[in-house]
Amino acid sequence: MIKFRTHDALLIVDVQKDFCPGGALAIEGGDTVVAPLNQWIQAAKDSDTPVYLSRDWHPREHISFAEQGGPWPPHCIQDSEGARFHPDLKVPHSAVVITKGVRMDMDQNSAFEQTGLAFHLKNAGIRRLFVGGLALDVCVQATVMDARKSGFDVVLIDDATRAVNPEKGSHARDRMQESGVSLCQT
Ligand code: VGL
Ligand code: ZN
Repeated sequence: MIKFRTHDALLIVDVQKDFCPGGALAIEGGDTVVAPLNQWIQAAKDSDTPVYLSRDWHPREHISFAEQGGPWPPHCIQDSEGARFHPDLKVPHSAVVITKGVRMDMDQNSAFEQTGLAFHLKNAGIRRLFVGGLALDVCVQATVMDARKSGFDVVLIDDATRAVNPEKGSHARDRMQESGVSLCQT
């Protein structure tokens, strides 16, 4: 595992029950990201590295749901059981939660999209982000690409992410690397 240094942060994307086996939009092996991410959370605690968690947090009948013409089954409905973080994820009390997907008129795949996250991270002096979570080909990709556009260095924790569609996942990984993202393993 790479050691954290000052100006680093850990960003965990959408590790919620609905994206894990048994959930409304289950990703194969989605729950396998929890164990490595807990190791990163511990390392972050040990080095006073800030931890951020995004969550998908949709209103009922969100525009991204199939009945509304969107691509997804209903998932991560605000305050529902499925919207909770995976119960085994050791969310630190000091973690900052970024809520997205709340807009009625559009989806927000990126944790940076209209959340003020880039503004916050810059004010906090963060320069490099370690990113893991779900899903590699959807919200992780969108988040990582936005992070690059905002000027952050990004390290993708490759064993702590899974794709909805594995083929799209490897394509997403390629796009990220082309944009200057490096990969690491836990
Ligand atoms: C996500 C599909 C729909 C994700 C969110 O977090 O990757 N995927 N909404
Ligand atoms: Zn969603």
